[in-house]
Amino acid sequence: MPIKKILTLCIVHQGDRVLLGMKKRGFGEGRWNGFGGKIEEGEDIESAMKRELQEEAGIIVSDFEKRGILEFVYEDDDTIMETHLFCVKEFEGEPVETEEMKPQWFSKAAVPFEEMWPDDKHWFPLFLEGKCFEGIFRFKDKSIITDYTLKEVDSLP
Ligand code: 6OG
Repeated sequence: MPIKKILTLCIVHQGDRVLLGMKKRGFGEGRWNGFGGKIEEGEDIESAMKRELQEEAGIIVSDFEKRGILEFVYEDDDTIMETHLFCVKEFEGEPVETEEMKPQWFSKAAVPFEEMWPDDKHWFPLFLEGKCFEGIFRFKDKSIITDYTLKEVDSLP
């Protein structure tokens, strides 16, 4: 029986700019990504999203939308990572470098897909267009996509 882990992923998007972080340690080290992580016991998904953004980039969410649910499945691994994707539209504070992440603003045209998880190039355009979506990405060797599904949805649970 596969084990499901619930994670959050949060990208700040304002006008032409998006905030990504360079992951400095752990899973995904060396890649640009949104901010997020595993939900803690007893924590709801939105609280986890806000906590992770504050812990990893030092900013406080004031306006956000849920935009996607992505499942990441790895060959030879029973864990499914169910990742809830959020767009943060307004926040308080200034992004700061933390032990886990080095934040940086990118213009929409300069999102560094070659230094991101390979699934991102598929869903990021929908994200930037303000769409909601669901997808499943299967990986081998932790970073090669063997197959995937991705569809736009009207709303998310
Ligand atoms: P911690 O291990 O730091 O949480 N994550 C992924 N993000 C993208 N874009 N693609 C993937 O494809 C990912 N796998 C995991 C979810 C890991 C963080 O990395 C995200 C979390 O925000 C495989 O607690």
